[in-house]
Amino acid sequence: MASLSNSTTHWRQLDAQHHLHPFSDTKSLNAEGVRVITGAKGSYIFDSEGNKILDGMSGLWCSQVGHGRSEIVEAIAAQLHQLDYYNTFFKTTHPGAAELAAAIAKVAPDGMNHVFFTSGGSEAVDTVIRMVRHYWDAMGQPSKSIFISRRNAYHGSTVGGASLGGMRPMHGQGGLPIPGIIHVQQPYWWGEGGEMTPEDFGLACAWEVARAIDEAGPENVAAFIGEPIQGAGGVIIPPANYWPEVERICRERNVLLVCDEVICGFGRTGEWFGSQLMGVAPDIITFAKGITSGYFPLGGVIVGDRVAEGFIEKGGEFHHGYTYSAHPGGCAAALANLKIMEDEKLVERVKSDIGPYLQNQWLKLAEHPLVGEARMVGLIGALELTPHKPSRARFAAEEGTIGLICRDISLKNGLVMRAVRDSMVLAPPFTLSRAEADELVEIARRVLDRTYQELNARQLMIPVPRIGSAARA
Ligand code: PXG
Repeated sequence: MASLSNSTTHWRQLDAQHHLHPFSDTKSLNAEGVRVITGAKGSYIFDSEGNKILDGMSGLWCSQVGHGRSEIVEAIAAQLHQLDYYNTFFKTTHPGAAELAAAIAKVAPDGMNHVFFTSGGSEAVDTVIRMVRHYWDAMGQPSKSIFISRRNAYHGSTVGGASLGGMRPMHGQGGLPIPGIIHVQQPYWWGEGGEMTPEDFGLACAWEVARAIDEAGPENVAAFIGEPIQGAGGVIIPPANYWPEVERICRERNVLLVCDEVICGFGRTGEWFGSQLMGVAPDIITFAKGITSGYFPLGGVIVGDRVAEGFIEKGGEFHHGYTYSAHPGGCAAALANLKIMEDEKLVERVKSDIGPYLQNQWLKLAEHPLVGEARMVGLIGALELTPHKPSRARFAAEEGTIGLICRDISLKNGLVMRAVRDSMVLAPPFTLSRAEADELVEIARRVLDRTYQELNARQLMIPVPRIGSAARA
């Protein structure tokens, strides 16, 4: 970007002087200059330099119905004209809150009929920590307070969410994690499965959950929490036997099962909830993002009947809530968003139309010399980049270097893909057309070619064996 428009320069200056960005190194960001996004329509975003970019990440895993849907915008405006804000704390509700709770219960898995609202996913996860501990307390088992989570899980950025998550860089800042959390092996076969078959590895990972519960004592363990498919961790789709075995282990030990569906929920996997695809019935589900397609911040917790009954009958007052719990604007956005999803049968479309159509082409990218594995279910996928396919080797360069090179090339070529370590992840809107899917894969292939050329030119195609898979190198 040699010559920038005056307005881009202006916004960059203001941004550099005053705006601290999430998950960013402000110093290097300011030196490089941010991209200014000024508009979005359908599957595309537009920047201040006039570039049109295919939004392969649905904003940030949230734009199920695509950008610029006036039905949602108008529903929010109408709601705010009618009732801009009122709380749901002191014996009050509003029509949108009641109607949305019912609408969510309708699409939620069987036996899940109550909803607690938050402003986003992190608050939903924090709500789970307090709600589950309070539930066990109310049930006369106050010692049940430990949470089992996984390494490389992402459960948000609040103190509770970041602690439950298993991101090492996050734990390295701000004195985390809080006590009472045990992190176990993630079911990431490609990166950590070594010589095992995916099936053996799936079981081994599930049995780590059992071991952790048994070591802590089931009488001290409140819940297991996991994303059906890890999103921010790199679209990790566990072996098919993993989740059913985790569920069996939890049931046997009277440990609650919590599925964090902030990314998987509301159709991303081709089912309304990712836990349904994995064949498990959680006690509690967290959601955010896709519930409003990102048009308004809203999240929450769906509570299964067993927990709801104990919580309601024996819990008394729950000393917990947010000013924006069930914000009228968010409820209106969610109701309009759900209506579009139902009218246009978008979850079905992900399952049996555009999902399989894109998967078919995406999986073929595994033939590219740089791609070790291409995976996708519904409309959530990843490409594992590797310098040596047979051994699933990592790159000798510092982890993440290659991913960022590929991501930058992707943006220059008009496609948003997000880099996680040295893999590329993708989660396009459910309204993606077949022509846009063709375009997406065509760009992705070009991006891989250019990345491959650049890595060769810079002598970065140097393999290093992964721990646990050395024998295959
Ligand atoms: N749980 C899961 C599974 C998530 O993916 C959260 C909780 C937190 O939600 P809020 O609304 O508080 O952000 C998330 C959010 C990324 C990325 O880079 C992913 C998320 C958020 C920010 C960045 O992939 N997921």
